[in-house]
Amino acid sequence: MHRSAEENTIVGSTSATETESIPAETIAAISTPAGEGAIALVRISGPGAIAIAEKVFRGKEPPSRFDSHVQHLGEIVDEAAQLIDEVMMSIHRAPSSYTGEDLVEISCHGGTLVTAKVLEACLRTGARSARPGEFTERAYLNGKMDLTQAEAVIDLIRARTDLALRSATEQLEGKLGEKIRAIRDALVSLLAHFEASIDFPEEGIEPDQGEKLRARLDSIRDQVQTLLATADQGRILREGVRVVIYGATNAGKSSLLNRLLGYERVIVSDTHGTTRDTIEETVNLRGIPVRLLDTAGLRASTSDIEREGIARTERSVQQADLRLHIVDRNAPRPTHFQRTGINGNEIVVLNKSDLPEHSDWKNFKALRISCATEEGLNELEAEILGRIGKQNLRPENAVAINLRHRDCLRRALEACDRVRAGMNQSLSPEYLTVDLNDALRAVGEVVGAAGVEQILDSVFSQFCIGK
Ligand SMILES: Nc1nc2c(ncn2[C@@H]2O[C@H](COP(=O)(O)OP(=O)(O)OP(=O)(O)O)[C@@H](O)[C@H]2O)c(=O)[nH]1
Ligand SMILES: [Mg+2]
Repeated sequence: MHRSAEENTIVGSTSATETESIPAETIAAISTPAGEGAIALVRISGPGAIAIAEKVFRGKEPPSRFDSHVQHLGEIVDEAAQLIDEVMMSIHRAPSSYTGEDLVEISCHGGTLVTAKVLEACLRTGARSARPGEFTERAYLNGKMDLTQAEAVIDLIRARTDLALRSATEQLEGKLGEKIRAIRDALVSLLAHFEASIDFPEEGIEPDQGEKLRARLDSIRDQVQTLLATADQGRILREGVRVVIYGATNAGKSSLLNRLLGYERVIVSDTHGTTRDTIEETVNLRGIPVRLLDTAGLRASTSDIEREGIARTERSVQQADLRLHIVDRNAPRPTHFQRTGINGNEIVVLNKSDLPEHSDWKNFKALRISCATEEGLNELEAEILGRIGKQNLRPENAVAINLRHRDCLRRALEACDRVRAGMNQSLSPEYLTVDLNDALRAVGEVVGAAGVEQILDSVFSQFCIGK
């Protein structure tokens, strides 16, 4: 619809000159994962997408005459008009497509080779290979979504629990974008106020008006802070919480991992030093993805391999958000047993509660569980969730998944603080507008408004190709 008749007539042949007549920047990629499947999807997007479809497709009707969003049965052919695959093709005309451009979707059979050949046919006729995330990048650049929504697409693909999925869906719907835009609007109106007082200095800012402006600024800071407070929760939902299971050999660490996972993932035996390496598995604890790490048991060892395993345990313990220190209550207290406190990021767990308690643990306050009978496991899960919920995590380890949002909002908050300090010192509005503009820019970066090319690369490079 947006192209000339000339472009539409280049059907059925693929000489170099004609390939050049395909408008630049038409991209193609396989959008489904590599490997065998019933169906695979090849997508083409850009101003030349329909012209390319015309060249590679053979069916009852040429693709240029397809109604938008309707599937048509046909064949993909190579340059010698040889059949590659029988496919379904649909045309999604600009601007009503995922990318906002003309978009062609080819559903072919999901074999590795056949899919590669369909893509090759598209590339040969003038498309270029899409970069990771380039389809979504175009959707953003064409105003189909803001940057937070584009990022939510990755979160949605990666979500491992219902809760994480719901959070991604809400962001995809634009909930975060809405909040950011409300903050921007408030900043813009505050800025307008200060700028007016620069333009009309004789009006000045009345003392009571100054109070009102301060209150408005404080309300903006509150909104930014409220969003910042959700960053930790967001990180947990997207990346999961790292919970390390550690303790002396034979305490039942691997048994606990298997119990929480629900299947026999790791070897359990009564030989001390069975686990030699750190093993990570993700469990879904009531909607929260928990990355559980089983580790090599701690003991004095002369074996190089075991010592390396113990060094790994120590590193995992240091990097953990939460530590489960597992102890065999049937055995004496290990020589190096140290209780680092039940209130910190450590939960001490006395395992094997089905066996008699060794006198060393008499009156010892700790959670008691049995991996053999499952006694106490519900309480342990509740305790883990409680600790996570209380955000009793190591703050220096709280790397937000979406570091980018947090970074922008922190800069915005700092700029607001400078404005606040400036107002307290009755600085002239010229100075205040500089910091207000900084805040506005930082908040705008979250949704991708104004001058953010440099951040686009880092956002979209995390995507898979074809998305
Ligand atoms: N009776 C009883 N035995 C248990 C319980 N939990 C684990 N065991 C047994 O204790 C032994 C050690 O269990 P593991 O899970 O391999 O212990 P671990 O802490 O991983 O040991 P290492 O890998 O050597 O550090 C095995 O024989 C388990 O069957 C329990 O709650 N009750
Ligand atoms: Mg083990």
